[in-house]
Amino acid sequence: MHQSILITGANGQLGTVLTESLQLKYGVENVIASDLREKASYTGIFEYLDVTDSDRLEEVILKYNVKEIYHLAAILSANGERNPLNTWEINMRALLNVLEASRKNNVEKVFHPSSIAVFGESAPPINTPNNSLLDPLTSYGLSKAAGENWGKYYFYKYGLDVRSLRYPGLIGYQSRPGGGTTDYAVEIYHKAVAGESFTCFLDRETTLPMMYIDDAVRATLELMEAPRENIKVRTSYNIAGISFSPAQVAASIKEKYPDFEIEYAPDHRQEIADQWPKSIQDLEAMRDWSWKPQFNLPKITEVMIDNLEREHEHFI
Ligand code: NAD
Ligand code: AKB
Repeated sequence: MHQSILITGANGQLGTVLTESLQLKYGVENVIASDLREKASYTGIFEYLDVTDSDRLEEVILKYNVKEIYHLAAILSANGERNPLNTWEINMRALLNVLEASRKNNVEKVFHPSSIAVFGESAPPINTPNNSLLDPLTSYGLSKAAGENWGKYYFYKYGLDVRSLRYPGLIGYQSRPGGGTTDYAVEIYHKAVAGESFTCFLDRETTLPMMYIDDAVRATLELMEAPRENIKVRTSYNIAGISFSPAQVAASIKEKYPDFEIEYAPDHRQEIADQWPKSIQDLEAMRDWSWKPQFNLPKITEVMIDNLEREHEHFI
């Protein structure tokens, strides 16, 4: 029988880009995008699916004979702090539903992202190692840290091939971010291209790990293609791209738009950013499946501005 790949949370910042990459790689007819929001820009098969509804999840898995799941649906860090218990409830319920439905219905492989948000004050903030102690202080970070261990549990207890990456803040022109602490690094480019100034919700020197979204998608596909025996980390792999502060990204934008102006008005998200690493060490990902990022800050700025300018011209 025909086999499929299911993506949950496919209409978010990452999902819209990952869905198209999976369609390109495996064929549009083999990829089932799902979300509880309306269908995004991609074409192909779409199912309305709230992943906290386990019956509906199983219905979709059986309908399409799903053998691989990319479980992206989640509430992110900044939005998550508005209602911490609800964030925990949704993120954990959704993940446990995916793991349990996969086990029961012979799904072979599950990908679920973790985040740099799993780290807290005990982790070394520079070049944070993969096996650092996880003591996050956001509900989002707590749900990701617990989720990593649940993934490992399903691998060792049931043999379900669960794989995970700790993404840094993702930057892309293709989609807008959905309520995280790193969102400023996308919004700043939109403002610059629109000829507007930008008020940053993080302070000028707040350095965070970041990654261009194409690198993140490639990492995901490479991790999922790696032979099962190569995957030695069954919690989640650190992956590093670049690290920069708002002042550095603004300086990079000013090379193209000398009149671009930024001001700083740190809000509640500053406290979250201050708990996270400034840079990430990713030796295990390099060792196990040859991870290597391709985009540095000048390259990201060039791609972001070129593509957003094209979109901007199209709309005016
Ligand atoms: P996003 O907020 O842009 O998208 C999440 C999507 O999930 C949304 O379309 C939303 O409608 C959907 N969703 C929420 N609850 C749902 C539910 N109960 N059932 C079905 N769909 C639901 O997030 P994103 O940036 O695309 O992130 C995708 C994944 O990657 C998340 O797990 C996130 O934690 C992880 N991640 C993202 C980043 C980043 O910088 N974007 C960094 C680290 C980790
Ligand atoms: C967020 O800021 O919440 C996300 C993340 C790094 O997990 N972008």
